[in-house]
This record gives sequence, C-alpha cells and structure tokens, in this order.
Amino acid sequence: MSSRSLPRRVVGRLKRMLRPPAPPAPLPDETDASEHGAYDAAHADEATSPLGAEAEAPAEPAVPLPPPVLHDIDAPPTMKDPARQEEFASIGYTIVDLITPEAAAELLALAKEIHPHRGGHMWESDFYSPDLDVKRKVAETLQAVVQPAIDEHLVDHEMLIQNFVVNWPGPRGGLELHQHSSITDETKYRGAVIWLALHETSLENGTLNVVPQSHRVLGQHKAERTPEWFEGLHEHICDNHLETVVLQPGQGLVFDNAVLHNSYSNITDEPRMTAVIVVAPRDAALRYYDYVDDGTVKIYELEPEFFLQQVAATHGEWAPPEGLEPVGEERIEVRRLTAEETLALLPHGTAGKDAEALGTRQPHFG
Ligand SMILES: O=C(O)CCC(=O)C(=O)O
Repeated sequence: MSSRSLPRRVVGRLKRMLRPPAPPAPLPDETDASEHGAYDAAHADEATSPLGAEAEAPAEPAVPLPPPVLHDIDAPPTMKDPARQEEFASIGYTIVDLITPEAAAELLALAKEIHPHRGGHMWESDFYSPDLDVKRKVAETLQAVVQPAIDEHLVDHEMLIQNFVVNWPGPRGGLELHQHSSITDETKYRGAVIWLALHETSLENGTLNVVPQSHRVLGQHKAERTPEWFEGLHEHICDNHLETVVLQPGQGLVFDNAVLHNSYSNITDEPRMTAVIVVAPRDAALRYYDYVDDGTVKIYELEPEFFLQQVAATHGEWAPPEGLEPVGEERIEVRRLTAEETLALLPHGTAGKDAEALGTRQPHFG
C-alpha cells in the first residue's frame, strides 16, 4: 500500500484557492436501480416531473456548494499503539498481526465446514444465513479466538457483528464498492471493521481493496438506505483511488467503519475465505441509522443479538429496524461528489487498474 503520500490533496487545495468552486457536474447513471428509490425520494421534483423541476418553478440561480473537505476524526483512539492510531485516523486503516497462522488455519477449517460449496452467489457471507445456530457458532468461535487479540491491540473494544465471507473462484465474484452504515454515535465513538485473513490474500484471489481517507469525506453519519456520496462514481473511484490489501494468514486489516471498500473476482482455484468482524468501543451503544425521508434519519439503539436474529431479504442490506422504537432523529446533507472533486480530495490508488490488467476487475453491477 502506497497511500501515505498525499500530493493530490496539496495540488487540490492550491487549485481550489485559484478558482471559484465549480457547480456539481452531471453524473453518468451507473447506479444500482434498486438504490434509486432513496435518492429519488430525496429529490422528489427531479424524480417525478417529466419536464424537470425548472419547468414548474421560476429558475433560481444554483448556489454553488463549497468544495468538499476531508474531516478530521475527533474521537477517542481505536488502536492502542500511537503510530497505528495515527495511521488509522488519517488514512483509515492499519495492518496488525492479530492471531497466529495456526489459529487462522483453525478458523479457516470452520469457515470451510460452514461454506462447503457455493450456495448460489459468487460472494457469500453467513451474515445472511437464516440459520441462527450457524450464526451463533460463528459468533462464539470468533469471539473466543479473536477477542483476546482485540483486547491486546484495540482500546477496550467489543465485537458486535461477525461473519465469514467467501469469494468463490470464477468470474463475477467479489463485492462492489460500498461504505458501511454507521454503528455508533460518531460524534463520540468510531466503529471499526477487522478484516482477518485466514490464508494469504492477493489481488488474484479477490482480496479486499480500500479507498484511503474515504472515511473522512462524509463528516456525518452514514445511514442505511442513504443516497451515496459516491453514487455514479464507482468506476471513477476504482480507476483512481483504490488500494489493494495483501495479508498473511492471521493478519488483520483494521479499518474505520466508514472506509469505502470492495473486492474483485477470484481467479485462483481456491475460495478466498475471510473473517469479518465489526467492533466498537465498549462504552458505545450499538446504533442503527435509517434514512427515511428527504435528509431525515431515524436513530435506533439495539443489541448485537438483532443482527443474529434478523436477516435482510436483500443481499448487501441490513434487515429493517421493524419493531424498534427510534431514540432520536437527525438531518443529514445529501450530496453527491463529482469526479473532479474526488480527484482533488483523495489520494491516488492503482488497484482498479491493476485488477483490470489482471482480469479480475468487475464493473459496477447497477
Ligand atoms: O471480503 C470481501 O470480499 C468483502 C468484505 C466486505 O466488503 C464486507 O464484509 O463489508
């Protein structure tokens, strides 16, 4: 990973000082049609008027939005080691030798037992399993094996969600670029994800790729079902900002829950299996932010048991928070960045182009 030098940010800042901010550029529509509902709901007149909003209301000059900035992370530390914490807060992730290769091999044996063959998708996770016993076994095993390592390297964190994921060999594998929904009150606590290698990972076997510093773009909670700030920019971000993560068995990538990430197809003969564990500070309540309306988010607090009991009908989504009472509500700004803005804001990464050359890259599915 060569993401630590940040010349593009400096260039971006200089450019912004020399020119007035550009209005948002039109975006190519490469979004997932199933996600349009939320975005269209947030832009009702654009979505419903066949002639567009201008045809009905007197035209008002568009007020250019200020250029996006990277927000500083202002929360108690996640990592015990100050150098790792600095890396985690600034670029969004750090690599740690978490468990022994032997312990990783034992977890791999369990992952293979639970996922003996492909169920139907090229990318699978027991998070979506309807079998509560399976999910409990995975949770209890990962807690027993990994929590001591979490206690050693992270500041008083506990596991909230845990699963094995499998990237099966063959075309159209991997998981497209996404950002997890917030799981804590991020004004006080950051959530993190531990992507734990059970065997060696590489671009060939569809390892994880990340967008350095992307956790600092939004500066507000990311709610489930929100229109994404990178909507329409999946290919552009993969072309310009993606870094790949190569790990040895037992190593974990600890990344901020808000870091944008994906994986591509696995062109080896073996399934790529990984344990993915979501953690948060012990003092933090587990939260569920649900986007319901034009800029409005309902906030729920729940127990980790919710994610064991509830299974989302849609791959890639959380089960809706039905039956829970919101503890609050907040407004968020719905904004999509332009390609020019991400180039000025985020460091350059080569994983998308590298995957393309290797033949593992998948286009955005939408
Ligand atoms: O391991 C992978 O292929 C992707 C994992 C991932 O993106 C996730 O669990 O959110």
